[in-house]
Amino acid sequence: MNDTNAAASRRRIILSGIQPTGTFTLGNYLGAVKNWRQLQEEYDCYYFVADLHALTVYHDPAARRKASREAFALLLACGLDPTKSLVFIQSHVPAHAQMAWMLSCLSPFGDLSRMTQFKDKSAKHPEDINAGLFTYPALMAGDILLYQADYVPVGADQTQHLEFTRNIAARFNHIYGETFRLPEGYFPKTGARVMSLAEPTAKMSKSDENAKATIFILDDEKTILKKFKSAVTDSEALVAFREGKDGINNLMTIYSAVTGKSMEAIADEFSGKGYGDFKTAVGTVVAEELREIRENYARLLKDAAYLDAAIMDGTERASQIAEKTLRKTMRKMGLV
Ligand code: AQP
Repeated sequence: MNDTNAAASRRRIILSGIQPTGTFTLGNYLGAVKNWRQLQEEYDCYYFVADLHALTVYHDPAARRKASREAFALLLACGLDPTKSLVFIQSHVPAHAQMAWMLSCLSPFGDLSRMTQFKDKSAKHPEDINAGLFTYPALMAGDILLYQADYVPVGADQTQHLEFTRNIAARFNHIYGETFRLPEGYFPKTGARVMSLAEPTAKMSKSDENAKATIFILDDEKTILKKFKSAVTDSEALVAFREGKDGINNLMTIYSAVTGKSMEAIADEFSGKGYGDFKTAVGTVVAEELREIRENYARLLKDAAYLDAAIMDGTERASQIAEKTLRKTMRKMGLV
């Protein structure tokens, strides 16, 4: 096979991460991890627990240690198969932190200052605007470039960071010679942006302090039904996807993401019925979708030896790939 054919037939690489800032939400699942599971069949997938990224905000070390291991187990419970995908914990591969330093030396101060996430998080935590928060995009660029990823599944909130990564990679290639593949955004055909149940104009988040706002993927059926019952809607009593109906739009989005039904089909199904019936239906399908994850997770946590071995295996395989790119990068930059 010549080089062109080999490049054309190569399985494309997908890379993505999730922060161990708490139990995953229904948003993390429907917006990201469920798609990651499907992508395993078609791509070489690298998925990691982004524990270095999660250090930029205040946290309790003991809780974080536990959460990182649990996040790894949750990824497997959601159907990521370590024999198909490379699943690992970011800090176990020192090349990420090393690469971040090298790339931060190519990161323009002005570009970093313009990052929306930096501005948002600084405004939210004015008492803790640390350098890690500022150079976060360089760490993220390293995550992606170390594995020569072709595609990175990104939400709207991350497109700026991906653009930054492409710029840094292009700058590096220009100055030091062709080294990095320029990654592209991957926009899945299915996938949903899930909003808070209590405040449907804000996204559902792991760290939301309002217990009623968020469905966690380990919530039991009773809790899920209760949370959906108290979801904020409107007084129109009409299941229709329309501007101004944020609460109902969110519930329809969730119902559609789980059942695969279109918005029109959902509107028909609940025509003439009250919001109570609709909320119960949404809660029921979500609880059913998450049941297997809950069972898988309980099983995994009981098997500490399997989990430790899977974590170790992920570390070894990821390190091999990352080290190779890191060494090349160091050599090109003139380190001996
Ligand atoms: N509400 C959401 N709807 C759809 N997708 C979502 N994601 C997060 N929330 C939603 C996607 O989940 C992936 C992993 O996210 P992350 O853990 O790296 O960070 P995040 O986006 O900051 O998630 P959270 O839950 O809001 O965490 P905290 O509260 O710690 O900030 C990403 O692909 C993200 O788009």
